[in-house]
Amino acid sequence: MTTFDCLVPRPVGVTPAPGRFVLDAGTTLAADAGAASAARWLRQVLGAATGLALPPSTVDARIELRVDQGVVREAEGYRLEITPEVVRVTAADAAGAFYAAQTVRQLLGPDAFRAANVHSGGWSLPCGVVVDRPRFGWRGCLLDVARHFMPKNALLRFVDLLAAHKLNVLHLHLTDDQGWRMEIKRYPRLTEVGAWRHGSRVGWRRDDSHDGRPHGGFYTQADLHEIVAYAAERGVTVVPEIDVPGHVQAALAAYPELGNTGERLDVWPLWGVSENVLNMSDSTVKFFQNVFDEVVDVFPSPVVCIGGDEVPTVQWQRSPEARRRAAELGLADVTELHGWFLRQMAERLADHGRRVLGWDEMAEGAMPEGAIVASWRGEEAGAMAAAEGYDVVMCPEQHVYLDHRQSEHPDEPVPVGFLSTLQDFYRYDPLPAGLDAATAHRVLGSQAQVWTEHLDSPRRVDYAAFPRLVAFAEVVWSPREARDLADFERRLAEHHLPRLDALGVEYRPLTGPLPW
Ligand code: TNX
Repeated sequence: MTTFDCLVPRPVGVTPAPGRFVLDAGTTLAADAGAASAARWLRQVLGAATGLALPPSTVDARIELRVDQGVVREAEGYRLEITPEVVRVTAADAAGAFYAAQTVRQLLGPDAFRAANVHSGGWSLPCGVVVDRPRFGWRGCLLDVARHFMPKNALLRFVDLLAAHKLNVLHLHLTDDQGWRMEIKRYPRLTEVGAWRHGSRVGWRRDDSHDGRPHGGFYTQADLHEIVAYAAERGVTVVPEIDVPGHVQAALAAYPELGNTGERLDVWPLWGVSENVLNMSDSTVKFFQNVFDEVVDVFPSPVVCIGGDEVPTVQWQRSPEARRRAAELGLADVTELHGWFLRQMAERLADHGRRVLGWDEMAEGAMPEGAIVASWRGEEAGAMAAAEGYDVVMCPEQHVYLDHRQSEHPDEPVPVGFLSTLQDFYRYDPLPAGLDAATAHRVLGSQAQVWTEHLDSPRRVDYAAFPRLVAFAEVVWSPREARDLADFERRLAEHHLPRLDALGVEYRPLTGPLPW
């Protein structure tokens, strides 16, 4: 029999009471307009897992969900009251109602996470009151679908997994040197050419620099509309990233006129950062403004990521056109073209009412107005930008990179980066010590990163992301003072891993043989 002690992430407050609420064929479910998507979702998942239809009812519903900001004020917050007679959810907004529904599913036990009913013991919830709200508004996860394409169904499933952990941003890294994954109607070669990487002629070889395998795939705009709508129903905003002006070799393979050398390039078959960057001509600016016009048509997210990371400047240094261009724009030297180009993109996105997110290299130049900094090379750039009045998402590679190795065990997949254990993830805090309160509110939250150079399938993504993403979810959701590693490890082992098992998530086991 479950108790409130099973919840992950841990809620803000719980007051248990005696008794249980029993679900049976007579249990009805009703919601007001604000909570309609939460009710749809609950009926769908519990319908499958329990076989109970939970029909709607206009009078005397036994489970009722509603949005009332007079009762619950904090964004995404909810109050869940369970008595032997009723389950009553009051939420601040649709997301809050959805998170209450997620909490209800956890309270029903691991079999409530299955796709069909295998449970013979009946279904019940513990009585009491849960009061809950997130610590941060940006609770994100980046998935790199550029290095390795993940099929649409894998993305829909990933959205479900984020939502199950009360995470609310899916940052989709759609383009890089190694692949372009979003259909752009005006420039079809971006996917006709840019979505496909050739294998190495010397055969398949797996090492740190490349895997030698042919690889490809892309999402049509219809696919992306579907993913966005599916995510929105689950409280998840999809933040698209088109990475410029570096990490663009796949685009250059498709449209060589965007480059600096005139050379015919392949979609890059190696990992790491290509020296091939965009030229800074008016036509290149126009090209990418047109690309971002299509991006905003597909993604309603108020924030669009323009990349801006790791931009080698050697080609600009060598190019007379680039030097002339910098002079003509009144820039001190070609390195300032990087910031200039990002500002051109940001201005176009501002015309569409969107803010830009950029990796912290963006903060080395004059920043676009209203830009948000993704602080990845540590937290200093983020702390500095926050002090200057910019909003920040903390993504430090030392703490929240899910491609990084989980142990020193020789059976771990290609070990990248720093050692980042489950416990390291749990101990991370997005607010660096010493940040004053006036600056702290600029930290919108944090985001974990799944870079996929060495994760070539959804199975590998599961292994890298779980259970560390579970720890991360508690870091960004639960109050700082409620965090307790030993208690988290207990809830994880006793209650949460069985849920992931029921969902078919191939997480890294805590003990025992590793699957690779
Ligand atoms: C750095 S984080 C990158 C990615 C790589 C990652 C590998 C960032 C903005 N750039 O392009 O995939 O390291 O860990």
